[in-house]
Amino acid sequence: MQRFPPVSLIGAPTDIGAGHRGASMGPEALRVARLGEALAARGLEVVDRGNLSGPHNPWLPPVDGYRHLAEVVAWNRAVMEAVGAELAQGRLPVLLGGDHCLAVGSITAVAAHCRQAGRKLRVLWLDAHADFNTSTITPSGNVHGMPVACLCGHGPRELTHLGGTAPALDPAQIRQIGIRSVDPGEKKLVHDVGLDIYDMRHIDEFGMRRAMEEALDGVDGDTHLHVSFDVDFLDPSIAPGVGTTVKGGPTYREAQLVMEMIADTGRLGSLDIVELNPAFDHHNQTAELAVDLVESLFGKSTLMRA
Ligand code: B3U
Ligand code: MN
Ligand code: MN
Repeated sequence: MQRFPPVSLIGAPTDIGAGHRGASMGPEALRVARLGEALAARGLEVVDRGNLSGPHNPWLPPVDGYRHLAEVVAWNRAVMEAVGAELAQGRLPVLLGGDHCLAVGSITAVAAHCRQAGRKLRVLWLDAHADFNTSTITPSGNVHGMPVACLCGHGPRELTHLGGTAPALDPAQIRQIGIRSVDPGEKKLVHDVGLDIYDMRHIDEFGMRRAMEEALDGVDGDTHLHVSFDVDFLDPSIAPGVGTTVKGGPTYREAQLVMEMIADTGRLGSLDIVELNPAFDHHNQTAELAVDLVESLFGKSTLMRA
């Protein structure tokens, strides 16, 4: 079993990139669901760094294809610095979002760290959505639908160059799992860049085990695994507490298998937990489910396995 570095929880209480208000309450809901305590009970050293701060959500319509771009950039800069500081200390950052636009800052920091350390990076993007829109093809202007495109160099310069150099990621470093909602222009773009997507059709046909074996293929002792866990990845019947539910997602068992197979690699190096929206949740059940799954991601399984 992986001996994990010490873990740092970083709250980013904002819904600046989302189409619904409420993901700003995500960090507190995860704390109420005892995320830190659950990881500490697994023997991990856990420090909660508290919440980052940033601009409030002015709730304005999009300008030139982006909603709240200046505020999105400010939050992402804060996230990038906080995540980078934890990695530099040899710690494992867990970003508590917040909406998924924050993955630009988080993964820009992870990519810079890996580049400096000469380590390979594999990003596992667990999501109902491909998050590969740009200002010209977005149906909404919401930046939480754009982070993967930005990380691959397609987006506003302030986000593509957040870490100085661009692109932060090569599409070949990314595997997307659970995808079932892709907009028409986005569909063409992910095809053009050759993004490796294990959509629900693939999972239906071949099963989650095979999808994960393929998504993790090539991960070795020199690889840093970053997991970007958009809670809307999960089927809405078990995870109603998100802004944009899409039916037909992974079941509880399939989601557990995803987490356990990632844990088995022993390479988890950083994590985002995003898009949890307590305003849509029932008695914090989605936050509790996220904590349950994250425990599995950190190696909690039913039995000892050889
Ligand atoms: N693809 C749509 C909807 C969406 C993306 N990510 C979420 N929703 N959570 C868009 O607006 O870009
Ligand atoms: Mn997402
Ligand atoms: Mn999503």
